[in-house]
Amino acid sequence: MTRYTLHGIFASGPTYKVGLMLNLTGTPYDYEHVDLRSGAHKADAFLAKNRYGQVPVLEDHEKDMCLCQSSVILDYLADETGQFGGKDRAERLRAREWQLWGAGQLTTGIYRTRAMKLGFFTFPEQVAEANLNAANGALKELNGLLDGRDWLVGGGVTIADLDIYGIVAYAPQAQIDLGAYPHVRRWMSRVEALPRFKSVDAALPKESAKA
Ligand SMILES: N[C@@H](CCC(=O)N[C@@H](CS)C(=O)NCC(=O)O)C(=O)O
Repeated sequence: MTRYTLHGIFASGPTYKVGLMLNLTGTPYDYEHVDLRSGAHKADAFLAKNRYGQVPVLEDHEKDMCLCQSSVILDYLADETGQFGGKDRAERLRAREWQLWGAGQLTTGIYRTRAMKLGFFTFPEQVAEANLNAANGALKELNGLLDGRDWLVGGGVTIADLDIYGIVAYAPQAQIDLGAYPHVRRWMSRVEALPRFKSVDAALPKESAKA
């Protein structure tokens, strides 16, 4: 049996982050499509895997564990695979700081604006504007912090980069122009050049699939 099953949906940014991590670490996984439209994520069987009723879930059959929250899953996989975890505890903690930062304005701004542009949600005009401002504010901050740096933490790629990349990569679908953020774009190119990298359109299967 394959050790891991990723439960998710193709269009989900948080599911993409986990798919990206699994791909980049060369970790095989079965994929279980969760049909959000039919409410499969609120059925008892799924709630037993994730009390919050959300995707993604990573099921580790070897350890008989189900993990949720994409940032936590990346953190777990860094330990299990020995990859992208930073060189020491200080780097891991810095990576976690970035992950929590990313879960704030960057996620709200980019994912919600994207969801609106793709017609998944509608927002009152003022809320839509606030979402867009949140995205651009966070991108401006990220751009400044990447000035003179190749990676977010230390001298190499970590889960911080993969987590934040998995949010920023949806900016084009949100119709947010990254042209104003040259350091962000160069950093994205570095992530995209990693061996086994797959884009938001290619990382996840559209239906359930075996490894
Ligand atoms: N903080 C969570 C967010 C997960 C999330 O928002 N998942 C969405 C799909 S992208 C979902 O399951 N939505 C259905 C719901 O909340 O009922 C993570 O990073 O994993």
